Amino acid sequence: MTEVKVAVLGGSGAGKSALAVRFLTRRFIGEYASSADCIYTKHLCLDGRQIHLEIYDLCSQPQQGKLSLTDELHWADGFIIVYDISDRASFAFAKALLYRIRESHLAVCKKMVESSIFLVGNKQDLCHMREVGWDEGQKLAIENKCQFCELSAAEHYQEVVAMFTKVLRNTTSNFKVKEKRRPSGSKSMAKLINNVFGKRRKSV
Ligand SMILES: Nc1nc2c(ncn2[C@@H]2O[C@H](COP(=O)(O)OP(=O)(O)OP(=O)(O)O)[C@@H](O)[C@H]2O)c(=O)[nH]1
Ligand SMILES: [Mg+2]
Repeated sequence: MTEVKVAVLGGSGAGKSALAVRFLTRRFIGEYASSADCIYTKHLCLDGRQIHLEIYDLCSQPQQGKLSLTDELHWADGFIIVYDISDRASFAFAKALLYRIRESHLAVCKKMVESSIFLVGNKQDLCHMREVGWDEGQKLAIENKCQFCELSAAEHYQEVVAMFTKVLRNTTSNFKVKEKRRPSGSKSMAKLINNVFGKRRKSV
């Protein structure tokens, strides 16, 4: 069983919970509790490999403007950075997050940064209210050597699945590099981090 931890980060209301819930349950419910961070867990099979996936859905409201994120950066194997294409402030926040992750990881392993981050422009169904161009998202992704897509958690289930699948593939392919740096079993590390974080857990 391969353990994969993915953190979904982004500005308040960008659609982090909507994306995670859509991927995990196929459903778009519309309103999501955002009073606390939570970690969803799911078992799935990818390319014949059993994966125990943990998705950390960060409640951004208290964190907006505060970019320390040290715990999250150490916890996660892969990142999904979400912004809302109809909200320029969320794009600025995504940019700041990318710089923060990049600066933190560059010191550790350059290759890892290049493939384990996905920049997502969400709410593509609101393109009539667009404030951030597709080319701006693409440019930011190229500058930060991460993958990029625009989609709608509300309307594009297949695109959401494809995006998460790419994140999982890239993250697991980085494990060979990362394993060398893990001090011991990842299970005991997960336990330790859970104790520190004390997050709410949800199994889907
Ligand atoms: N039109 C549209 N609305 C969306 C989409 N994704 C999310 N929303 C809406 O945007 C609002 C915020 O979505 P959330 O998933 O709660 O956003 P969040 O990033 O988790 O927000 P916080 O937890 O408060 O940080 C909700 O009203 C969603 O219904 C989308 O693709 N299209
Ligand atoms: Mg949320």
